[in-house]
Amino acid sequence: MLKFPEGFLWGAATSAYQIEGAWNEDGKGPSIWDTFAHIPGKIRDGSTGDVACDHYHRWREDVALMKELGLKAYRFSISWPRVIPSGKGPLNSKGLDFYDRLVDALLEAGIEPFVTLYHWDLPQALQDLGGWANRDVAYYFSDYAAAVARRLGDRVTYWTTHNEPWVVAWLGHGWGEHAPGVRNPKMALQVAHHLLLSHGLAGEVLRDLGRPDAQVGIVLDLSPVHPASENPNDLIASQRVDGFRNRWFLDPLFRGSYPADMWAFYGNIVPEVKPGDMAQIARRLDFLGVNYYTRTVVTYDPKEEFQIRRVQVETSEHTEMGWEVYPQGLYELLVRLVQEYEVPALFVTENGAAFNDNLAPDGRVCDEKRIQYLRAHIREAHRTIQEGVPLRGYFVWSFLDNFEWTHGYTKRFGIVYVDYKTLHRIPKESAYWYARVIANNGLD
Ligand code: IFM
Repeated sequence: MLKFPEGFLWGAATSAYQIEGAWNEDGKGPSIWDTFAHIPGKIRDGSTGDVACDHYHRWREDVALMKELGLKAYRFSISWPRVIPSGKGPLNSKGLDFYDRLVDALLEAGIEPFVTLYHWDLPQALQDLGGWANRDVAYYFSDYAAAVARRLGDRVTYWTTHNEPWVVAWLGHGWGEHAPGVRNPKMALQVAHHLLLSHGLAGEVLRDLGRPDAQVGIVLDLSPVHPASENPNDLIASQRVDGFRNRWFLDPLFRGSYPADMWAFYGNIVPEVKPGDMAQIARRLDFLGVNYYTRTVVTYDPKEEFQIRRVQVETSEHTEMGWEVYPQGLYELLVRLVQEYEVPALFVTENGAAFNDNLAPDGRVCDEKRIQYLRAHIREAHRTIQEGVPLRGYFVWSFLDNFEWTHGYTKRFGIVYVDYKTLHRIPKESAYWYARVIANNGLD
């Protein structure tokens, strides 16, 4: 039996746009994802998050199921346009009421709420003002953080400001694959800077307005980067991708500066940084949330953007997303974060896999591959703790099957199956397996 430390926070995660639905109910304003998903051709199956898992109406049932499975924590995000429909200005009390009730219900069920303020659904009204490329939005974000903290701060201990700023910057503004669909690398870097700045500003607000024991962090999607060969060009390529994916965010947060090699490499597309910004970004963090799915293997290729190409390791197993199953990458990553950045505490805030799940005639969903994936990663997480890594919790992505962004509903990540016709929830075998892990506080 691999036992975890007492009090280890076992949880599952979701995000607002991916599960809530009710996109235009009770005074909610539109977000950039509402706009984007409604543009024909943007989402592979032509779907939207209009209804999603209908969690906005079914949250009681969902919390009851979390309790049944024994979850110790639930990571969810708050929809900014549900709380402040225009992004700034008047609050929507019905929106705040929704999260208020959810937090109460979780606490009553003995489940720790783990709140993310931004999981990609910027109010459209702020996009109309330039979105994250506009520095003012960082300040509107901290006003939004204050509004949420005033309402929930007496009961919520764990806060994260942003989820995966790299995705917001690059998929949203560099390559145009995500909302708001902009293709402009210079803007992507400016957006990344404003996201980091807004994190620093909001973090301060959460500390001022939250409980004295509030724990404030940010969630990064990190990936160990490996060269495809020993060739020196591949080594340079892997350092560059590490700078692009990992260090561009870690260095400002933990060292107060952008990595010098990447700053030089980006040349005239570097962001505008005002005096005081870096100190604001590098203010104290209580923990770092890490979303880990796979490693990144790269090779030098002069024909590609930044002279880099991603390589598929054909001999490995891959998930439905085409991502290599590489559990030891989690170990490598967490150990590095402590050694190189002296991260004070860590949570795995997302880890999981999409597989082709089927609801069998007997009503069961036998997702053995997901169980194997989770087991292997949890084992690596345990190994890091043995070596002194301050890992405090682990969240499966995801609690429910949900709207997987540009893939629509075609990729199922949940430990709970959602029948999108009836919206019935059916725990998969992985959910029952995970419930046993939680009950035993460890792996058999
Ligand atoms: O579904 C996403 C989530 O919103 C952010 N992290 C990765 C998940 C799987 O792609």
